[in-house]
Amino acid sequence: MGNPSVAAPKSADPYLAFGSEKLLRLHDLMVKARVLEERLIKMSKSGDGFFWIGGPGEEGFNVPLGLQVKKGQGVQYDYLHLHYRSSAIMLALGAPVIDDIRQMRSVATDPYSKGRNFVNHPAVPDWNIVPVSPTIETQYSTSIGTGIAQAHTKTDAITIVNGGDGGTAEGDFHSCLVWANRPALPLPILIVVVNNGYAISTPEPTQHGERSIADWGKVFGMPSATVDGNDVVASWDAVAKAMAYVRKERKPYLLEAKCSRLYGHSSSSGANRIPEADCIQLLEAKMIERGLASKEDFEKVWHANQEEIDRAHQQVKQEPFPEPETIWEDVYSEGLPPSYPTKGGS
Ligand SMILES: Cc1ncc(C[n+]2csc(CCOP(=O)(O)OP(=O)(O)O)c2C)c(N)n1
Repeated sequence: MGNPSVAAPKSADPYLAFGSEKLLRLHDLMVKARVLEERLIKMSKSGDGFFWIGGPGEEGFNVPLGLQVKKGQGVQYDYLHLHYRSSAIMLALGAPVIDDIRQMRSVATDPYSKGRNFVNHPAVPDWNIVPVSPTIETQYSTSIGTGIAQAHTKTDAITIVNGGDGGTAEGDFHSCLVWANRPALPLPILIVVVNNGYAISTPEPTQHGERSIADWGKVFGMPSATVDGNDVVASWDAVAKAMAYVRKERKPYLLEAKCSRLYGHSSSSGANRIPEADCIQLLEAKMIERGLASKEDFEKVWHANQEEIDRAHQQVKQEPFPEPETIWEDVYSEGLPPSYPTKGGS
């Protein structure tokens, strides 16, 4: 037992070391993501959208990840191969809440898919957000491509891929591990798996013989870690460490984040609140305990985000649905861009 009269040094407490300003920024984004997802769920239940799937419960891991991305277009910036629970990453990158609401309502103003894809399936060329696919785990295969491009470029930019635990049983995940670890050309990929313990209704322990998903790193001698994704400061540090390694060494890193799935799988399973650990409640309790913020401070944050999302929702309700004659637009290429090389190569 330590001597209780001797105060622990400030830096020994990771939350105090992090500081209230940075924590409040994380908290605001986490609340924004939660309020947005809860609005999307309500929309799906009230006929103001067709289907919901999203990431409530993952904010504590996804916000720190999004804030540490080197954002931009092209090979000198990070590429993101995300999945359908990545809304908090998008908001941390600066995506406006209204665009997710537009995709939920399938309106023509949805900038990601012009109202044609499921909600939480963004695609943003300006930020290297590769189109999210509803087929699970295929993003691990596409990440190999941008990983190869960045392995051939002098840059500190990296490829980041994330997906679920269930999907790691599929070949795409293993293709990514094999390609990323080829001695001839290691790839600068941060391979993230968010482990929420389920694939729809199938519990992880009934399907995975490996003791932990992060253990796949051992097979390749690749650094790997498991982090409590409900702990926002631990997540920040784990992402910072993993990114620093990939940026510098130009080799892959496997990071598993254990997160809650607070509203079940999707609207198909009811999207009702589930009594699992809530990363926002945990953060608020830790900050209050340490005198870093008050209950009233948090109430203001929740209120301001509710108002922002209300306004955005009201606006989207005024926006048009796609015209039927646009159905074939963007299905096939309209031709090659002028920059495409037509001579040389194969
Ligand atoms: C290739 C493919 N197979 C099956 C499905 C149906 N499906 C949708 S989500 C899902 C479960 C995914 O579980 P996990 O990878 O753990 O991610 P989570 O949804 O828990 O985040 C399945 C099987 C699909 N979309 N794509």
